[in-house]
Amino acid sequence: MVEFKRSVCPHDCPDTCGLLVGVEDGRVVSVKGDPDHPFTRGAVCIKVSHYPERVYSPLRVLHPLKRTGPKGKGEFQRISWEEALDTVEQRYREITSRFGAEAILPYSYAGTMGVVQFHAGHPFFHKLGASKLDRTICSAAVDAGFEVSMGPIPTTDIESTVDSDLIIIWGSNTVSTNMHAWPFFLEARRRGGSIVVIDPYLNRTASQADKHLKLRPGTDAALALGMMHVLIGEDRVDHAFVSEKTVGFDRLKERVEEYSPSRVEEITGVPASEIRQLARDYGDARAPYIRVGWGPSRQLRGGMAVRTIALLPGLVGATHKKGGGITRSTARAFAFNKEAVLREDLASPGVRTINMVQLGQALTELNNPPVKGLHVYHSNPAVVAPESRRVIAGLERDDLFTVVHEHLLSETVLYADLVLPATTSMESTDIYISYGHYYLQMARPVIAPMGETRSTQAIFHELARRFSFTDDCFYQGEEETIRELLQTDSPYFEGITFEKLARGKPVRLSVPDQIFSEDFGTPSGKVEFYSQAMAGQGMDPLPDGTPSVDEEGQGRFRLQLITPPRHQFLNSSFNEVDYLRNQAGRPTIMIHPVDAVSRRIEDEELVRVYNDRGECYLYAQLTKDALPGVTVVEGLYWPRFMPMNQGINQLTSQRLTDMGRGCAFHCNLVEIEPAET
Ligand SMILES: Nc1nc2c(c(=O)[nH]1)N[C@H]1C(S)=C(S)[C@@H](COP(=O)(O)OP(=O)(O)OC[C@H]3O[C@@H](n4cnc5c(=O)[nH]c(N)nc54)[C@H](O)[C@@H]3O)O[C@H]1N2
Ligand SMILES: Nc1nc2c(c(=O)[nH]1)N[C@H]1C(S)=C(S)[C@@H](COP(=O)(O)OP(=O)(O)OC[C@H]3O[C@@H](n4cnc5c(=O)[nH]c(N)nc54)[C@H](O)[C@@H]3O)O[C@H]1N2
Ligand SMILES: [Mo]
Repeated sequence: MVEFKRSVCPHDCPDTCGLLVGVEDGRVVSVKGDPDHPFTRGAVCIKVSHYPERVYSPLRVLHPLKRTGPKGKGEFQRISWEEALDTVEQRYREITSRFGAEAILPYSYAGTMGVVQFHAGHPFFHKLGASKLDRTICSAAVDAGFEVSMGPIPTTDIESTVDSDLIIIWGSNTVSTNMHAWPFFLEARRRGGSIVVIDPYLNRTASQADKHLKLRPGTDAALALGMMHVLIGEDRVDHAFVSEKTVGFDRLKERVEEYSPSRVEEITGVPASEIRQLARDYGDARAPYIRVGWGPSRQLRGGMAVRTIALLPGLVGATHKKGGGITRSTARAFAFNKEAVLREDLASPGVRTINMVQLGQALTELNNPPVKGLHVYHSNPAVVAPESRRVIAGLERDDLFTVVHEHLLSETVLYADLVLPATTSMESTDIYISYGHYYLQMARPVIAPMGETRSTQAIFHELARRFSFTDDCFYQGEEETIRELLQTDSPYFEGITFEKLARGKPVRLSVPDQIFSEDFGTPSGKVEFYSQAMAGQGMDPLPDGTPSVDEEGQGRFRLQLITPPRHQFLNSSFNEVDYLRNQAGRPTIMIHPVDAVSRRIEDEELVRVYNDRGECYLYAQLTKDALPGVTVVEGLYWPRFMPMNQGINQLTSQRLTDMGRGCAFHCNLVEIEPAET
């Protein structure tokens, strides 16, 4: 008989779905949405509906393995846990005595959004004295930019947007990447509102919107300044709000003079009439709302782009209107006692920090000491990190000792010296936050661990014992860690207890209905059109509309390339599910017919896409969905599923964004030619 058990989707996605997992004879047989979850309401995405195929994938790693062939080949032999952990201990001790513990680098990201497992390596690597990792690959730039304007605060509850009469989706492919927001936006539309998408291409979301502004990548700040030019010029500004809740309006007013709609049309490619119209609609709306995605921030000037977008609500008082406002992330409300898992107190003072975006550089150039030990978990850097050629060159180094803790024989595993088998969320305990809604949920295992798999926490505890670390944190289980995390005095956690969470249902944080009712989180407590903090760092204190350009390719490669997510994958995850890979189809590059003709490229033809950083092969898809000069590649296919085994991150750069030191995944110049030449 099938029994349904509550669980939570662990993947890196704003929606953090409540799940009902069908279990029969100790096996997961189905995964459905939990209808009792107030935000995700019984729906799951196409990816997670195929979860059993991930848990029981033929590529699942079930035993510790050690490498027997050359790096990259994926030839392994089964070993015992004892041997595996003894080897890790022995190699880390050797590296530490010859090069110092800083020669060891942990590399992890959000393979699981479970707060306990996500952080389970932090105390161990701090205590060991290893290099620290700056986890910037996703939201560092978007957060930094947003926070200059509004501060590090939680933002508009998507559930409240049903009362908005104008929804602007700015650089988010919501239908694919935040799908549970979409029904709320549709409800707003049913009540008379309209949906506008600002995106370089006609993605799934734009094709279902009322209006699509198709801009050149990297020009969002100019577009937002053009809107402000019209709002201020035509006096569609909420003056009471501006004087009470913002600073620097007069300076902003001067700055926006430079951004007339016709000049902004030249920069962005969006017709001046459309810019004017959107500004008027925004100024006239009863409750205008903006959903800022990550897209605008994945540019070299991405921080400034998001900072500028985040100023628009300040001009019209949108944050204080029911149904209006702006959503960046809700994560700030999950204000746990984070020190319980971060354990910065165990770190050695002055230990170096390595930016995860620059893994390629760290593995091939860094010295004093070089990276000699790499410990990868919850991430697949051979696919997801930029400038793959450099990353792979590093992973191939014979003198690098690489440990990978994984569910699957992933691309990164191919380069591992040791592979440690990992439990999935179905097999472990954790507590899950969300960055798209305000519900906290705990999950316990629904099946026993497969094979010899172990959780991240279990492995680091074993290693801590081998190194004779005695701190309590190395000896407490998941539930004790959760109890410690809950020891917070944040008002958002009022009434939230371990016992309540332990029932397994989603629990709403105690966030106010009017999320912006308190001060903004900036130094002045107001929306900062002018930022003294930016001036203090020698940066422009005002928003600046200079577009982002891939300077490494300027003048030689003429096509812009963006690399956003694909509907059927979650970053590089779900490549292993045959059904989803078939649904995703062949890896394609969208090219405007004008650009194709001049390069003698035909529809569906295999093309070589290249720049100085690397090359990859894709099938041409001729389309007018983006402007001439702009190309689009959706999705992170594992290189083994790409023609010539080269992934899309061959073409992306390790250069850091203007704020937050993030990655400019959508800021690339490339050239394309038919593959045969
Ligand atoms: N199906 C699916 N869902 C996912 C993911 C996935 O891989 N697949 N990934 C998850 C993760 S980790 C994250 S962080 C989120 C990301 O979710 P999104 O914010 O949706 O992802 P982005 O890659 O930032 O791309 C968003 C949109 O920005 C557009 N864009 C690119 N450059 C620019 C620009 O310069 N300006 C503007 N205005 N738009 C631009 C892209 O065309 C794309 O449509 O989604 C999560 N959900
Ligand atoms: N070109 C380009 N590159 C991108 C992006 C883009 O838009 N364009 N998006 C970027 C973004 S937004 C992000 S967030 C990063 C994401 O990059 P990653 O965080 O590396 O995300 P995934 O590709 O999903 O890989 C996660 C890996 O962790 C493993 N894993 C999952 N759960 C567990 C667990 O509990 N234990 C262990 N040990 N392993 C587990 C999975 O099997 C999977 O192989 O990629 C970035 N890369
Ligand atoms: Mo992300």
